[in-house]
Amino acid sequence: MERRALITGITGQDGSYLAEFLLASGYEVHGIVRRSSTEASERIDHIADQLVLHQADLLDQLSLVRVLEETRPTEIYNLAAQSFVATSWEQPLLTGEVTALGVTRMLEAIRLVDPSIRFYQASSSEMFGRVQEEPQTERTAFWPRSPYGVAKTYGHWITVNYRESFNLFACSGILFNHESPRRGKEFVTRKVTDAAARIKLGKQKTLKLGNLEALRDWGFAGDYVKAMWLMLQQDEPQDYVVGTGIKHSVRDLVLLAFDRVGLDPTEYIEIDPALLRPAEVSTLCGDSSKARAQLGWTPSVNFEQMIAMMVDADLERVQREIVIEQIRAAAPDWIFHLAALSVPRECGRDTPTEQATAVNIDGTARVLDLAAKLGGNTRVLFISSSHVYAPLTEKSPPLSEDAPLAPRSAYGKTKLEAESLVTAAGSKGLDTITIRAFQHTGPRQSTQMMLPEWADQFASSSTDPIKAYNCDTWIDLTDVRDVVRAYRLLAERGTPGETYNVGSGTCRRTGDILKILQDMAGPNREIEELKPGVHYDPVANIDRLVRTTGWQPDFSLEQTVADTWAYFKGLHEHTSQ
Ligand code: NDP
Ligand code: GDR
Repeated sequence: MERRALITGITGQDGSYLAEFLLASGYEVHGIVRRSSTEASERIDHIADQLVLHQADLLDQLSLVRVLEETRPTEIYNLAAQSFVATSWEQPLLTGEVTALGVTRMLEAIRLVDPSIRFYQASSSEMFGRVQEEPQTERTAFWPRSPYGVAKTYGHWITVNYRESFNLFACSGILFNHESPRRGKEFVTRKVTDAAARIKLGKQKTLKLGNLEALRDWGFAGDYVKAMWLMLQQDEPQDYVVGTGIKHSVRDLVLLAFDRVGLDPTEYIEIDPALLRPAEVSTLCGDSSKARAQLGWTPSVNFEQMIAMMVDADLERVQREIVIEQIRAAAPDWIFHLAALSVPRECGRDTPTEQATAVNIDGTARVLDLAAKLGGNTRVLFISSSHVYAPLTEKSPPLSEDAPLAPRSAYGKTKLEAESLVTAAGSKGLDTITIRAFQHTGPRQSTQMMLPEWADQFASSSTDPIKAYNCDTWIDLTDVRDVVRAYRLLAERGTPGETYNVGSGTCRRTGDILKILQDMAGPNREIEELKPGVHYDPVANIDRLVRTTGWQPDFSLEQTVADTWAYFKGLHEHTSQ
């Protein structure tokens, strides 16, 4: 059977984790979003292309009916709510309309469109309010203590009633507090972890809090969305309590978060009476025996791990924001995007490794995003690679920028994918230039690359014989100092949106390069070729570069080899002293 889920509140914390989970489980995932003058979908941006979003509102009955008719879901997860307890005293009527009556509107839409749809209602431990027993189970009496708690209690009972009255498959999950790096910053866990990170990095001085003695049963949102799904997979619709069974105070939370960043919280915390609630829920702790026994559900992340995860994510985010601020202040004319995992064999064979994808593709997306935020006067020069071209099987004339692109290496694939991101950013108005750099080398290159690897072996008297991978590869090798001069010229004179090869335009045999080095460094040293055979790497047609910038290389290959050799010889002499 086709599995199609509809999530209300998909832009919220839980909605984003549930959408990820359902996509990974093979569902077609639809979501309801409210119309807004700005886009607030950052929690689902990374999966947006896999979701189908519909505009609707829990306040508007007909919009719900329409979406159900259009999507015909097999499961509905009703996560949308005015979910912040403190706001429910300021907007009690809205809270009632959305959090309470919104549930009835959805249940009515289900009755009208398709009563076989399975329905999950996001009930809350806030319904227990002034707790009647400890810990709380499915049988514990409710005593809500806020307009939010009252609204959730209505939503809970109307779900039970529609199940009993109309035989709907309607379940209510009574979930205790669950948090994550995606939690809204008004909730206390995220407020504290965000503040700890900001104070640590000098962006905030104090943290104002309300009741430090409140006790909560805090779990990880990623674990809790699995319980929601499990409830809808059972034979019978029932209600379940979901919590960890362990409670901590807000004070514990503060201590843990500040400890993570190495600060003493007493120096920063201020108690603000305005943050105390008109009626407080002092303690909550869930007994999930039923969920554990019947659903086989267990939490995988404990409180300490979760707070560490949240603090670390906030530190990383705040740090990134600081870097963006600094770059904004510097208002650069050019961004040369050179950063990459650049050793091809470290990027995977055919399929890029996770790290290669994260750095070479996602990293490029982040740089483009940053450039877009700088206000339009910054040119991005993306350094791609000759590895994007299709591999050669025989000697070929120099390749122009229009030659076929069909990378074989995982590294080349990441560069090609990044090129397409650059092109897309260019078509949205960003000033971009793509540079396909061919092999280049020089004194400061890593010894994982050919010439430094050889020079390093010659410089070490103990390496015998000198090992060379292959002496019969034909390559286009330029001096790095010439290459960066070409980048600089393209920054000034390149045409926006254009792609340029940067290489010497001439073809050299690796064995001949090795011979130049051997003559300089150790004419009598023996050389062993590890993988004999003839290969051809692409050679650059540099007409476009030369036409646009007038660039010509300054360094002869002999000079490059001599300088590289001198550098590594110097390094060895220095370390052996
Ligand atoms: P969030 O506050 O992060 O998300 C709430 C979602 O509801 C957002 O997507 C919001 O959309 C949407 N929404 C609000 N009003 C409307 C409306 N009128 N029509 C349509 N959508 C609307 O909450 P969480 O993800 O943390 O919680 C999910 C659900 O679980 C909520 O019902 C909450 O009350 C309940 N719950 C949460 C617990 C927790 O600890 N997180 C514990 C127990 C229950 P927009 O982005 O446009 O604002
Ligand atoms: P809660 O979560 O009200 O339990 O509702 P919140 O994180 O807002 O508060 C937890 C406890 O911390 C105390 N507190 C503070 N809270 C906030 N927000 N800000 C403060 O500065 C502060 N200082 C102390 C509060 O008084 C409270 O006791 C969450 C929501 O996700 C609901 O939607 C969900 O139903 C319940 O959890 C279960």
